[in-house]
Parts: sequence; C-alpha cells; structure tokens
Amino acid sequence: MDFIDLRSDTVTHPTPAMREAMAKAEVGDDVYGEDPTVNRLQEMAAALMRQEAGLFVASGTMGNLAAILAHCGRGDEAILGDKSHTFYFEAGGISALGGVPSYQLPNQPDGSLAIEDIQSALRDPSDPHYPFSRLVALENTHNRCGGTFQTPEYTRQLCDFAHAHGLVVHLDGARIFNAAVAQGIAAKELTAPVDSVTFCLSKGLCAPVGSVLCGSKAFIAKAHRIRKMLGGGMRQAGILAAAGIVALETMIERLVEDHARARKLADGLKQVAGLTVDAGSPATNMVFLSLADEVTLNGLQVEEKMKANGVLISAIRERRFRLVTHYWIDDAGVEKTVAAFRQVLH
Ligand code: TLP
Repeated sequence: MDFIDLRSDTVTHPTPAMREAMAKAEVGDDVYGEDPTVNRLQEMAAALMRQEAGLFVASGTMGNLAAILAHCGRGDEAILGDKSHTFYFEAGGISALGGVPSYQLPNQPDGSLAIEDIQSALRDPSDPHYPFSRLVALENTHNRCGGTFQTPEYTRQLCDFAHAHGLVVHLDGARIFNAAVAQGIAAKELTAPVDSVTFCLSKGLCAPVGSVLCGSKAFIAKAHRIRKMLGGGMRQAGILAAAGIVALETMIERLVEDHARARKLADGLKQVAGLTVDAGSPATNMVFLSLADEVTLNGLQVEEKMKANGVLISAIRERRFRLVTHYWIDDAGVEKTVAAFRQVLH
C-alpha cells in the first residue's frame, strides 16, 4: 500500500531528476576538498544565503552542532528558545559534546525570542559566577511553534541587538526557504544579517541527505575542523550533493504549493467534527490540530486507525498532531486525508 505520509517533510524521497543527477555526479575526495559537486553546492548555498562560504554536512543536527561548537568555547552560554529544535530534539549535543550550557528563553507564540528577554538573560562578564553569554540561536521557520516564520525586520533587529552586546547569532534555518516563499522574498533577506545559518536539503526540498552550514570564511574553516571531529568528513559526497544542487535549482519556488495544500488540508479538517485546528495554522507547510474533548480515542489510537486508512500521521502529544505537506502530497492526498479523519472519528 502506498501511504499518504504526513508525518514530516523529512520523509520525502528524491525526485527522478535528483536520482539522475546523482548517477551522473562528478566526484572526488571531499576530505581533500576535491569533490567538484560538493564544492559547487557549497558555493551555491553561500550565494543564496549571502554568506561567504558553505559547508556540506550530514544533517541539520550536525550543522547546528558544528556551528555552535565553532562559535562557543567550553563554558560559553548559548541563548536558545525553550521550544527550539536545538534545545528539544538534538540530544543535548551542544552541552554533551561542546560543554556549551544553554539559557532557555520562552519562545513567543510566533517562534520569536523577545529582545527584552534576551536583554535580561545577558550575563555580567565581570562576575565570575556566570558563564559568558556568547550566542543567540533563532529558528526560522519554527517547528514546534507551528511552522511560523520570522520577518527580515525582526531578524535584523535581533542581530543588531546581539551584535551590539557582543553576541553572535546562529540561525537554524532548516526550513528557511519555506519562510522565504511564505513572504514572497529571497532567503538571503532572512540570512544576510546572521553570523551563521544551517539549512536543510532533505526536508521540503526532497534531497535524500544533507544540510549546508554557511557563514564567514573564517567561521567555516573552524566548522570544517569540527565537522571532521564529529565524524562528518565524507568522501565522494558529490553523489549526495548532486541531489542538493537539483534541490536548490528546482525545488524552492514550488514550496508555495505545499503551503497552499496545507491551507486546503486545514480548511478540510476544520469541517471534521472532533478536530480543532490551531488558530492561524498553517503559517507554512505544517498544520497543527488537536482532538476535541468529546473524542474518546487518544492520539495513538487515531494514528493507528489513520494508518489502516492509508494515511501516516504522528501524534506529537497525547491528543495533538502535526501534519506536514510536501512534494509527494498532492490534492488527492489532501482529500483522502480529510476523508480518513472523518471515517476514523465517526
Ligand atoms: N526536524 C524533524 C524532527 O527532528 C522533529 C522534523 O520531522 O521536523 N532544525 C529544525 C527546525 C528541524 O525541524 C529539524 C528536523 C532539524 C533542525 C534537524 O534536522 P536533521 O533531521 O537533518 O538532523
């Protein structure tokens, strides 16, 4: 059975054009810096982010980890949102592997960090009780806050504040192109002011593996050594980078289709008794919804029954779901999902 898979946009398989590019990719040993396809991908990525250089990494998690380890020494503190992916879903890597403690601030409902909160989190560097405040991390789009996006104005304001106080800004831009197309702007408007950004090729852009970390040349030189330390020095990685190039060339603009389908899905689900779609959802390609009180099934039971109806979803909490649209979800998939929910709940 071919499932309609809405668990994440990470489930996307490479497109036929990607498989063809992978088969034909020119490769070399990337640890020697000799893979022309990796080099091309890194240059393209840096240009798109308006940063000096790029580094192909195995995953978004590795990109965020290498970035924070490159910016922070042991004991330096990273200011993170309490719903950020780096705090929540990256196995505590920055602390476990880098000795970097985090100061968690409440993410605002739209995923932003309030500048006043950052202000009050700043440590007095002359007081030996404190770690040094070194970095602020921003996430755009924000996963746990509903796939919400930040504007160029907010990003610049946050960066200006951070820089004025001697902090660097890392952007977890796993889905930065979703944030850009949702606002009808180029991604660089959201990434030029930050000190480093990671974006993922393997989510809505459909490449099978990989993310790119971008920043200044000096920063990327440091991150390159850390990538090696983390075991992320890959060899003929051009096979993977080739799919990433196709992703950057052909898969960005079409993300608006995923956003439109997410809206269509939300509109359909609002008509299903027993479901409450979050107000304002979706902002991009993620629909967040909960089971209404009168529904006797719990989230896991709904998940299983949906699977029996050909639709894969995942409960992110007891009675709450995140449904993610992507390249492999078409209009018929949206309609089938709404019909399956109706069937399961009635
Ligand atoms: N997110 C995954 C899960 O880990 C939750 C998903 O299905 O959405 N930053 C953000 C904002 C992410 O959403 C993710 C993946 C990552 C980083 C990590 O990327 P990978 O999976 O490539 O390490």
